[in-house]
Amino acid sequence: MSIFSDVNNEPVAAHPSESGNVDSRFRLISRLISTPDVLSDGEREFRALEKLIKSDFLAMTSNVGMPGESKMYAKLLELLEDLHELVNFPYLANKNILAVGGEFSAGKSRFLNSIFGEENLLPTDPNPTTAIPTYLIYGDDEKISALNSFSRLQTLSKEELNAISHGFNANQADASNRISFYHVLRLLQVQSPSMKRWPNIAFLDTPGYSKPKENIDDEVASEGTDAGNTDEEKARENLSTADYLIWVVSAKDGTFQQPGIAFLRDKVQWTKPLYLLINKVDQIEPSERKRVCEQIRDDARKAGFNVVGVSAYSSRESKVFLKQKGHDNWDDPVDWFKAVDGKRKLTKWRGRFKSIIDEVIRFCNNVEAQCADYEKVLKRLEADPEIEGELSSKVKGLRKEITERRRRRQSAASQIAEFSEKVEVRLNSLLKIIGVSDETAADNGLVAVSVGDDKFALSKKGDSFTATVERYSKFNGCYLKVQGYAGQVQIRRSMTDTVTDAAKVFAVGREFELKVYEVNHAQRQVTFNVCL
Ligand SMILES: Nc1nc2c(ncn2[C@@H]2O[C@H](COP(=O)(O)OP(=O)(O)O)[C@@H](O)[C@H]2O)c(=O)[nH]1
Ligand SMILES: [Mg+2]
Repeated sequence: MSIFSDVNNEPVAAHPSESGNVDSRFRLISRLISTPDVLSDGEREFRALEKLIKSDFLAMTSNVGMPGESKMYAKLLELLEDLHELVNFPYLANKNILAVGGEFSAGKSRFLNSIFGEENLLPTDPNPTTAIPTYLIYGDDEKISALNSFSRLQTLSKEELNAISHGFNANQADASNRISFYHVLRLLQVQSPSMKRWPNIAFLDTPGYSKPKENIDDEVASEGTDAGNTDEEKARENLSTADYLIWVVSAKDGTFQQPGIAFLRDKVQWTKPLYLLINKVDQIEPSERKRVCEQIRDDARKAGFNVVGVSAYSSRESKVFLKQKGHDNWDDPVDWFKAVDGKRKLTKWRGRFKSIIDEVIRFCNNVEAQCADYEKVLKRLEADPEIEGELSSKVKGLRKEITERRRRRQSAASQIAEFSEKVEVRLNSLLKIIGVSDETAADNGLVAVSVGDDKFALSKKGDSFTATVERYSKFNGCYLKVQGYAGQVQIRRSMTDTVTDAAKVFAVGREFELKVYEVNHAQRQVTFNVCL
């Protein structure tokens, strides 16, 4: 079954030049920009978190007197904005984003169609198509969605997807037919069971970074929307969100052309792995294939890219070339997809919020510690019999002031710590509702915990300590000690059970490095990762 057989929306003509469809295109646009009236559970939870941050944060920090407090607030608001995007579009959060980039008409869309064995999954065209980034992900159901500029998702039919893609190419003679979707759509998502082999990858079909000038309609180009310069910027933005990149070069080009290199290396500043797919190999002489592919590969290496694979491919024939029995000089992109799919990707929302709030708490704690030192000195002076008269009352006054300041910081720190906990609880519930997996300490290996040690509680993520094993028991796990610290650090049994030969690994006297993963200031609990 094609993913497009399920058309629940009123279809529009597949190509805008099939006239009589201006009305339906306007109808499509109004549907795309509409906003739903009913709040989703995720949206409701998000708003609660937003309210908590907007109403409490500034009120708390305003009496802390922290420098740059408004900058921190701005950072929190920025994070909220990103989070809102996630709420509306959580499907990509835990996927490895594998972008397919390359020049206009190199065959990016057809390549993806050939990989998924669906000829018409993505529209392909020898002419420019609208530059809207399109994600392909695995889903049990076949579905096409569009995310509009107000972060709302709408379901589309195949005809509508085609109308959007070819919108730029609308019948030039009829100006009323030219409707730009670029303004209203941020991205498209095609979900299909045909991606089943790679459930952890979101393939991103990017708009080509270039378009041939002669194909650009003057009027549209001058709007600076679908055409002209903005394509490069759009492509750059899209690629910078990707984790991996497969770069499609047409074998007919003969080389990895300079504008492509300049774009990728200098504009995008791509330093992550790069996979070269030399496409349209069917269109060059068999005797030329090896030479051309070697040339393109060497160009990429010379340009300094981290080339992790090279395939000679034909999207028309869905076939990898230059693969000889017994010696596989040339790669198969499918093998690379398999490797990428094996990587687990987690979000770091809790950590991102926490690091901002922790900065305020640490500031308060530092001021408090400083005040405590002054207080000690002043108390000593107060008790000094040689200090008397006016000087003595001055010292007394100062000491009182410092005590008061210390008390204020102390209560501010505990208020903010409570706030931090509330944010975390809300965030956890939001991530659960929208089904996003966020990183926890356990995702980084073995975890140890210390509760109630004020000295540990002053540390921050990334700080490290050397700990020594004091005791290990099969029933209680392992207890560690850090020199100079009162608190005991425990690796719980559920954790030690996961280590083979635990009794040997946790032998008394052995030393391990502990790295702070998280500090819960309200409960004075510190979570460490144990480096075995
Ligand atoms: N012969 C041949 N044509 C191809 C191949 N790949 C793509 N094409 C054609 O090249 C044109 C551009 O392909 P498309 O996928 O739309 O390019 P994109 O702009 O990079 O997405 C279309 O007409 C495709 O049918 C290939 O491997 N062999
Ligand atoms: Mg395309």
